Amino acid sequence: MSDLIQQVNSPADLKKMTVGELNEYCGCLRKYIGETVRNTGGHLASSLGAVELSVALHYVFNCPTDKILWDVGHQAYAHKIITGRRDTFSSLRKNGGISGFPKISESECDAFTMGHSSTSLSIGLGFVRARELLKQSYNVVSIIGDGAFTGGMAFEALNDIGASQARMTIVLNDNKMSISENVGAMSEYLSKLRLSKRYSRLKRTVQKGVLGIPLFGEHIYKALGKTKDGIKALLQNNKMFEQMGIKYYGPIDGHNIGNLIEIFKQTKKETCPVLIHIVTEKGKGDSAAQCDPSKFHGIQPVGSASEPAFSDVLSRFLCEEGKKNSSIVAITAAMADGTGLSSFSELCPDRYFDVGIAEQHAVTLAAGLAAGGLKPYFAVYSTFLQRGFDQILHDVCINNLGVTFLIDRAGAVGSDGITHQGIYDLSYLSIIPNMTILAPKDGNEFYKMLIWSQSFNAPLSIRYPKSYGLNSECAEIEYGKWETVVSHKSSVYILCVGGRALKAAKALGHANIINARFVKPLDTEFLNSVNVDGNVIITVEDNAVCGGFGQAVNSYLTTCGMKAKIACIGYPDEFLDDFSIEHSLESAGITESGILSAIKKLK
Ligand SMILES: Cc1ncc(C[n+]2csc(CCOP(=O)(O)OP(=O)(O)O)c2C)c(N)n1
Repeated sequence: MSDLIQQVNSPADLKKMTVGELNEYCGCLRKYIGETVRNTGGHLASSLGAVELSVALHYVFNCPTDKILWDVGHQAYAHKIITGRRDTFSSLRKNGGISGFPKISESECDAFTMGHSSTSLSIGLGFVRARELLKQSYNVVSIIGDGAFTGGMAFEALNDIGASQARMTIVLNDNKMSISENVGAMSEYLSKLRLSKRYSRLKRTVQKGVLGIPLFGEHIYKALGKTKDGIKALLQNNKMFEQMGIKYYGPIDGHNIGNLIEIFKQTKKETCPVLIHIVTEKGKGDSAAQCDPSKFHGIQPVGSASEPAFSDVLSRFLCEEGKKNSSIVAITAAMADGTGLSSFSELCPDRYFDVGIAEQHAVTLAAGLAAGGLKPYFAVYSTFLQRGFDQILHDVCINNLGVTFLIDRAGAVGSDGITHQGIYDLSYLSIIPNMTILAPKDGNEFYKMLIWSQSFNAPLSIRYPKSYGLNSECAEIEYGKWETVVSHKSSVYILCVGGRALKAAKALGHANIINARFVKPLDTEFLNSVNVDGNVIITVEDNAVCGGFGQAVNSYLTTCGMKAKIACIGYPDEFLDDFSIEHSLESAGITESGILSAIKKLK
């Protein structure tokens, strides 16, 4: 760790530095972040791009009195280091360590716990309204990336902010990238604004040239001034924000500390909403991250082993079947790489839709595509599909449309922590009529489910974690039927959802083990056959117990007249604040010993 990094213990230390020293400090921060994140894993490229921004914000504003709100929060590593977490930064994304996202319980300088995209403007406006009503006077700054700016919530908030003339600052951190290249009309609009740099240059050239004309120069320049706004509108085309009542500043070089400090000082005095459009480079200062910012958006720790991924199976299915079945269309909400859609996007670009970070829109778009006669597959992380609950219920399920949701990163997710856990999908999807839910045990079974899905013409969810261990044999998919994986002369029946639950149960070796591949509908024929006095049924799922598979089994057996004894294993009714998958599974009892002790309690 460099001396300069050691010298900054809090934002107050920054405020004593010269611009030159601040620049040097930024270089040290970059090095420290790069070295640490290569060991811990994390969101490297985004944080490197926001180093000068973080330093300038803390130079001008006063945390924790002023509220600095980092949208998503994955770019806030420099902020964390500046605000007292330098020495613990090496524990990033580990249990007992520093979260990869802002977290209220971690520091008073983290004004809000974040993780999902496009929320910072609404939260900011909430703070502003609270400030006004409580007659307080702090500043509110929301920092939002151009990727997060594609999310509907950002637009809803802008609409409200503009109309209410709230005194707040929005920093639009534009690096032209979401995780991959950014998409959409807003992104194109921002590139036009970036081009407006040419306007400033042109203005300077005109000024120099015209003022140089003897005698008439000043006259001509003044006359030109009258048409200046017209020229500006033509070249700069930045009217959108202004017409919404939000004062626009930019575009500004987001790596120029001096300029950033000046603009923040100036805009702090404004009494209306201000949007400062800064242009940054994702991965700045780190040649590998700068060359491939998408790959370095989020990285694994060096030396970490990778297991086969369910997303690779999806990729194979879409490419193979997509060639034969022209009704297949695939949708992503800015997560093409993570969900396995990249190859299909190259193979069938006209049947691939990246909608930006807009899960709600993605769901209803899928509904429209299905209503129009196509076979849509929406691949999405479990945690982000939470955004689309009403759209699933109202648009897909009431209309009973053949949309397939491919729900990746289901269950405990490990190092992304509390905001990204995928442990609620079984609960929020099970309550929706018309929805069928599947959970594959491995890649083999997933592929069979995908093939089967093509002729299934109703709402379907297939949920799975990132990876699976080994492939195994699997029975053909039959609607509403479970698969017996291990059969024993035993009164114990372990009903498992997905590979993680099966792995824990298989270690036991002396019980009937069932692959409950249909989470909804339940295999009631099977349940009736085992609902017998003296039998013990244990349900195991990598999901919250509340509203999950076990509760559905329990409730079914209760209505039939419960004869067997039952215990449900899954996550308790509290947020899963955990950075390790193994530890999460252990804490919920999704382990051999957890299942054993549940059996013992019932016997
Ligand atoms: C609702 C939601 N969907 C998806 C994500 C996953 N995600 C995290 S960061 C990111 C891209 C953000 O791009 P941008 O705001 O431009 O920030 P950058 O990383 O480019 O600095 C995405 C899609 C998320 N956090 N929240």
